Amino acid sequence: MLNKKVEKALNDQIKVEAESSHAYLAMASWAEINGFPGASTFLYAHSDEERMHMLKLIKFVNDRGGKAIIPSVNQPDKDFKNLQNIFNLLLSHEHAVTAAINNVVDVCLKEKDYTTHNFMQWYVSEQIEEETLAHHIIDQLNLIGNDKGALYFFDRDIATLKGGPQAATAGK
Ligand code: OFO
Repeated sequence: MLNKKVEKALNDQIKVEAESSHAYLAMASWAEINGFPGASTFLYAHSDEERMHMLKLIKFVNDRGGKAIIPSVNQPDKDFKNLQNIFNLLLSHEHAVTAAINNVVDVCLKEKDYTTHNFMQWYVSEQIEEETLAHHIIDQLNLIGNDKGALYFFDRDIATLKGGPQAATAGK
């Protein structure tokens, strides 16, 4: 039977992942109607990946004898200035997700639930990859600045970015 405090922490994390998926869906939709089909593809895939993170938690909670709570989700931001704005928001969102995951890990250790602690290590590694990728994208966008030609190529390439959500999902 899943420890109640751990179950609560996992259910909180289910909501965090649902909100991440929703936030990136709104970004993908904005990119789609503002002339960035590549970024839109990347962000739709990122949204799908966050949904997969949520599903993985739901199944884990249920498999361990707990009860996964399917959360209500707040409406995410929908107005963005540009791609720089989107990816800066994405990175700060991922920082918050990392803090939330660390909190779950902390509860596992306090409750001596080493099985869930082990399960959560996948999320810990995933966050390192996601934050690195977001930093890499922001660095590129900062270099590009307002150069429309470079932005066109950036958008073309990000759809198939190595290490991006599609690559990550393909390996799972
Ligand atoms: Fe990038 O957040 Fe899921 O874990």
